[in-house]
Amino acid sequence: MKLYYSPGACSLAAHIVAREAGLAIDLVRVDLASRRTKTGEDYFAINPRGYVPAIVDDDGEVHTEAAALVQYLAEQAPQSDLAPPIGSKERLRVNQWLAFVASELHKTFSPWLWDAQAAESTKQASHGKLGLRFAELDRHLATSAYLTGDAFTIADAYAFTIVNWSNFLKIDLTPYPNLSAYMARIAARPKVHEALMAEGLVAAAHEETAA
Ligand SMILES: N[C@@H](CCC(=O)N[C@@H](CS)C(=O)NCC(=O)O)C(=O)O
Repeated sequence: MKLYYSPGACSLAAHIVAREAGLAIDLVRVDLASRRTKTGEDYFAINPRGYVPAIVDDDGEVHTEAAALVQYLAEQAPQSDLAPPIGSKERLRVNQWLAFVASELHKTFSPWLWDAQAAESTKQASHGKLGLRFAELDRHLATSAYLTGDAFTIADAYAFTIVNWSNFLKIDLTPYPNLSAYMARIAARPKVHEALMAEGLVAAAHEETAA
């Protein structure tokens, strides 16, 4: 299975889930500026929308949409408990958070982070709305280690990936101590750390110590 990704983009959610699930994936880096893969393939020929993530299964079928891909990956390894059983109330809660991350966080960040032409007023509107959503998450995480309780799920992989964009845009998370602690808790997970290292977002442990 191939996962088309760009470092730190929303594809990181699928990458994290694949590692947490212990799935073998081939990472294929996409340059979003040129829409070419590292080996020079035209990425529009793989995903006509030009977006990462995309997964190309061993049968050649292409699959897209981060919220769907994390579910698919978790379901390849049900023993990993990254997603509760389909049809359960627990799964409904995970799906609610996936939808929240997709529509309230991911697509609120998008014009600010990915659209070089976005007007200042658009960026400010994004910033304001994200502040409200971060405050809501902060209240929720006061009593819960992860979004749906004590266990890390695919919703956390997606939320972590998107809230992590705050670093790229220099959004200060210190007003949200529970959200900050949640981000640190997830970053410290060995498989998450591996994914961050593989995408060049953090240095290897010995380099971090030396820095
Ligand atoms: N609806 C898609 C959106 C994916 C998306 O926004 N991908 C971004 C990276 S996080 C992208 O490829 N942006 C390039 C662009 O906007 O042209 C999904 O949820 O997977």
